[in-house]
Amino acid sequence: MKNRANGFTLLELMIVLVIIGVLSAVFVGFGGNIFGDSKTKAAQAKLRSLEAMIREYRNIEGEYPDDRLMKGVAMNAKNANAEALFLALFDSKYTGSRPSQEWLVNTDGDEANRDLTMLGTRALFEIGDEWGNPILYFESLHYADENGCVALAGEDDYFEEDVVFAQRSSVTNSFHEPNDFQLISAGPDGYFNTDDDLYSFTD
Ligand SMILES: [Ca+2]
Ligand SMILES: [Ca+2]
Repeated sequence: MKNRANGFTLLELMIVLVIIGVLSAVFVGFGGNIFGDSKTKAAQAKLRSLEAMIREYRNIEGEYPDDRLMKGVAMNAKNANAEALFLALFDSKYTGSRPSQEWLVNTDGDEANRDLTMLGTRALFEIGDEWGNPILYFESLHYADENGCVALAGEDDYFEEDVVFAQRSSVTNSFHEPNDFQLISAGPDGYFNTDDDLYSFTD
C-alpha cells in the first residue's frame, strides 16, 4: 500500500513537472517576444525623437549638426559621428531640445582634450540606443566618405568594431535622405551591418 502510494505520487510529480516545463517554455518564448518587440518599438520611438531634435537644431542653427569631430579633440577615432552629434546637442550655447542624459553611453570610453559641453565632464559620449550602443549619425554632406564610421558596439559590454557607411536604397542605389541625415542603430543583436539594424528612414 505504501509502495503503491509512493509510485502514484512519483507519476503525478512527473506529470506536473512536464506540465510546468511546457508552460514555462511557452511563457518564456511568448514573454521574450513581447519584451523584444516592445524594446524595438521603444528604440524606433527614440530614433524618431532624436530625428525631431536634429531638425529643430537645423531650424535654430541654420544647418544640421556636423557629423565630424574637430581635429585633435578626441583620443580615438571610434564612434566619431555619434560623438559629433552629442557635442552639437550638448553644446552649452545650444538653446534647443537635448536628449535625456540617461540616453548617453560611451562604448569606446573616449574623452575630449578640453571641456566642450554643458555637462562638466570631458567624456565624449554617444547618444545610445535601447541596448546601450551608439546611434550613428550621418550628415548628407559626407555620405560618400569612403572611410565610413568605425563604431564600437556589442552585447553585454562585449564590444566589437564595425565600419558603418551611410545607407543606400536597395532599389535605386542612391543614398536615403539625400539632403538630410541618417540615424542608424545596431538593433537588438548589438552589431551593425546586420538585418535587425534600425534606421531613421524606411528602406
Ligand atoms: Ca565615445
Ligand atoms: Ca544589428
